[in-house]
Amino acid sequence: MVEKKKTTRRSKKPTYSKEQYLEWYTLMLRIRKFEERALMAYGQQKIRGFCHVYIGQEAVAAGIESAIRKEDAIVTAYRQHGIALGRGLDANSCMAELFGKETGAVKGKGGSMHFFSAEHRYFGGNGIVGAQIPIGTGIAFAEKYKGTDNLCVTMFGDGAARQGALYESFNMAMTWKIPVIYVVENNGYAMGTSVARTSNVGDMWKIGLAFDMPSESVDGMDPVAVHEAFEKAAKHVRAGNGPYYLEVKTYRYKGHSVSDPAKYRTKEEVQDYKDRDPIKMIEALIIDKKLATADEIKAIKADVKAEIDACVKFAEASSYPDAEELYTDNYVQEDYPFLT
Ligand SMILES: Cc1ncc(C[n+]2csc(CCOP(=O)(O)OP(=O)(O)O)c2C)c(N)n1
Ligand SMILES: [Mg+2]
Repeated sequence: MVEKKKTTRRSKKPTYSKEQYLEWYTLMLRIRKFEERALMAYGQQKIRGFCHVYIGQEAVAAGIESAIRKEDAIVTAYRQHGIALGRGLDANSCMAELFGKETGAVKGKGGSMHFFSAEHRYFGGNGIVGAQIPIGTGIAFAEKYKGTDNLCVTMFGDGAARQGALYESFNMAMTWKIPVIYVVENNGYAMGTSVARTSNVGDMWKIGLAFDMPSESVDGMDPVAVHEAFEKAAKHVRAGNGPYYLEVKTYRYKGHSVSDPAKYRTKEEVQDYKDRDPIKMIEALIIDKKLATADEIKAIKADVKAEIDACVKFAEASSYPDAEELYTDNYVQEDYPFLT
């Protein structure tokens, strides 16, 4: 079924409001600046352990958030700071979590890979490659079971897409018509391994076809294209038709993690993507279509800078958790809110 979309979706002419373009622009800028400051703090040894940044992939988070509802759930992998910011977790709690402080999103006990906020319907952050695919399927199943029309956006990387758990999840989700949007963020690499080296089939959207799952490819460097694809997918899923699968073609400008010099790709390849940078593209569109003045853009940049400066100060000023905290929150408490 649905072999129709063979080419990558691209956005059409600007048909959205000024507010919508500014919302995409601001969120992408907040993510970019947050990540740049996280890298700087890592270099200063204020952040320890693993740290995978989302620089280059911001359009994915922005396009998804504008297309779904706050009541919908999202679960993703460890490259997740940007997704959490998009969900509405505040920059203070995210930066403090990176610093391992008690004011962090999960009290400094999760770190870079494990933000979580049930209140924001954000179910993490998962360090086990592909483990969130069945988790997201289960979250979506719970929504169907409870009779809501909420869905779960279940995100994973191109490397994770090769895990067996994906195939079991896709099969179950199609069989039971579970309200889930599966998203492979195809950024070309799983650590240093290119997509071409992990399968005979490079078009990752085609994985869904084996399950008769509606499947498409979308330009992940364009928040408008991502938004449109997710709006369509959400409509399909909310109507009770079961899952939808989107391959979002994106790129990470930095290495896999802070310790990866990314020597497995050429400078030209990275530059090709930077030339299509989603933040620059939307900024140019906003100016070109006279949706905002250069001064308004300047003010947004200043606000974002102030927010990110403040979150670093907040994280630095916060305390580390008490040692007793090692023994709390390991298991869910019966009276834990937001779970019913
Ligand atoms: C089950 C499991 N196997 C291996 C790893 C080591 N590992 C961490 S990230 C990664 C690559 C995953 O790449 P991808 O899914 O494309 O996500 P990206 O980093 O590109 O966002 C691997 C193999 C792991 N964390 N978990
Ligand atoms: Mg990848």
